[in-house]
This record gives sequence, C-alpha cells and structure tokens, in this order.
Amino acid sequence: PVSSGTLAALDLLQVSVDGAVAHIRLNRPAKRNALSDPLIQQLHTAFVNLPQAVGAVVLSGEGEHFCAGLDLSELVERDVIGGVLHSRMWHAAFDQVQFGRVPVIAVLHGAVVGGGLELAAACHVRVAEASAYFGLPEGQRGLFVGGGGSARIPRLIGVARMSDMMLTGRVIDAEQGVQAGLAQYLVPDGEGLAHGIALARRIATNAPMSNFAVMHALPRIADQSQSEGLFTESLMAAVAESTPDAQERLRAFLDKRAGKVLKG
Ligand code: 1HE
Repeated sequence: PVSSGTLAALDLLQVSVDGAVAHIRLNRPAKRNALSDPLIQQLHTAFVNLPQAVGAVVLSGEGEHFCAGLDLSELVERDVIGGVLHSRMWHAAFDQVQFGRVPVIAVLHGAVVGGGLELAAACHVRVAEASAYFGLPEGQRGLFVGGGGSARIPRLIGVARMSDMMLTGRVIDAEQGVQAGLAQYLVPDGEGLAHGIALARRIATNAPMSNFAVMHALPRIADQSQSEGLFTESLMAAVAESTPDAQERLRAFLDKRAGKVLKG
C-alpha cells in the first residue's frame, strides 16, 4: 500500500503500487462500494495522481461486490442543475480512467450494476469472475444512466442489448457478459485479481506510445468515418513507429533478441 502523499489520503479507496502496476480498490464494502460524490472525487484524484513509474492499473472492489452503482441515498434532494453537474462530475472522473495516461484493467465480481457498470465500461480490459453479474437498474429506479454509460456501453454491446437491459431490468451473468462483450476474460471466483495483475504486468511492458495509441486513437478512429479513420491511423502509426522505443524493439526482433508471437 502507498504510505504517504495524495494517494494514501484517499479513505474510500485502497491504493497500492507494486513496480509498474497500481492496484486501486473501491473500499466502501459496507455500502457495496456505492459511488458517493466523495468516492467519485477520490477516483478522479487517484487517476490524475498516478506515480510516473506506473504503467497499468488494476481496478477492483473490496467485499462481496465490485460496485452497486450510484449512491442512491444522495439523490433524494438534488435539483435539475444539480443533477446535470453531478453527471458531469462523473464524466470528468471516468474520462480520467478511459483517457488517462495508462491502461486500466477492471476485475469484476458480484454486482456490477448501474454506475458500477458505467465505471467498468470506462476501463480498457475487463476480467469477470464467475460470480460477476451485470445490470442496469436505472429504469427500475426512475433514472437514466449519467456516468457515461449511454456513450460507452453501446460501444461494447450495441444499443439493442443495452436497451433490453435498461427496459426489462434483465441481469446478465458472467458467462453471458463475456459473450456479449461486457468482459473479455472469464475466470473462477477468487482468481480475478491475479489474472488482472498478470495482464497489467504484461501491458506495462508495452511501449508507452503503443498503449497511448490504443487508449486514445483506437476509440476515436472507431467514431470517425473510414476515410478520416484511415488518415488518423496513418498519423498515429508513423508517430508510434518512429519512437526510439519502437526502433529498439524492431532491432531486437531482427537480432533474435525478442520473443516470437506464439499461441498458448
Ligand atoms: C446502497 C446501494 C446504493 C447498496 N446506494 N446504498 N444501484 C442499484 O439500484 C443497486 C442497489 N443495490 C442492490 O441492489 C444491492 O444492494 C446489491 C445487489 C448491490 C447488494 O446486495 P446485498 O444483499 O449484498 O447488500 P444490501 O443488504 O442490499 O446492501 C448493504 C448496504 O449497502 C445497505 O445499507 P445498510 O445501511 O442498510 O447496511 C444498502 O442500503 C447499501 N447499498 N447499494 C446506496 N446503490 C450516474 S447515474 C448511475 C445510476 C445508477 O447507478 S442506478 C443503480 C443504483
């Protein structure tokens, strides 16, 4: 665990750094890691203050569930402008997750619902333990998504699947979630963290420019027309391949000092 500084002061998160991997854990288990305003602000703070040595982050939840979504106890007194600003605060925080400096791997177990699924959708890779389940109970609660879910979740699973989840309250289990594209890895209960950390270690060995391109260029290219996307791709490719890092990695392969691409 980090012992001093900005990250150590965050009481609703547990942050530890081991070499190139930071582990950020939602730490409000008594409330099922419900996302209160202070927790959203602490997530924002944590992601903008990652130590320079960190090359990837693992995000998980303490207790029985990843995250129960919006803290419903805070909603009762909010007026319209308060609601807009609240949603924009979530957007600012989750933007730091998706468009920050390093890739984020979410490790999911138990409830991944409402705003919890919105948070997971802002991450770059999702690992689901068998216990994980996904739901969007906003319809049931008289709400709409406000944490970026309407922009991010259809990009993972399509508008039809998200509409079904919101309209019918359908809950999707871990296996169905992986099939639908909500998560990329399905692992037995208790193995998610080790799996997520192993992925993060591997991701952190990539060239920083390649990781940056995947995080920042890929989703934007997907939003562009084919013609604009191909042009952006060429620019990004030229930037990446002309870094000293890329040059050295290419030389290493040609000198037979680098690993081959092997299956398994
Ligand atoms: C909460 C919250 C919460 C639990 N806000 N306090 N999200 C939801 O609609 C999900 C609501 N929560 C649940 O359905 C269940 O709590 C769970 C399935 C997640 C977990 O069940 P369980 O049996 O393990 O826990 P519990 O007994 O229901 O809850 C334990 C405590 O956490 C209890 O408080 P206590 O003081 O009585 O001990 C719960 O009230 C509290 N708790 N979830 C506040 N969400 C930007 S827009 C996003 C919109 C949304 O996210 S809508 C979806 C909201």
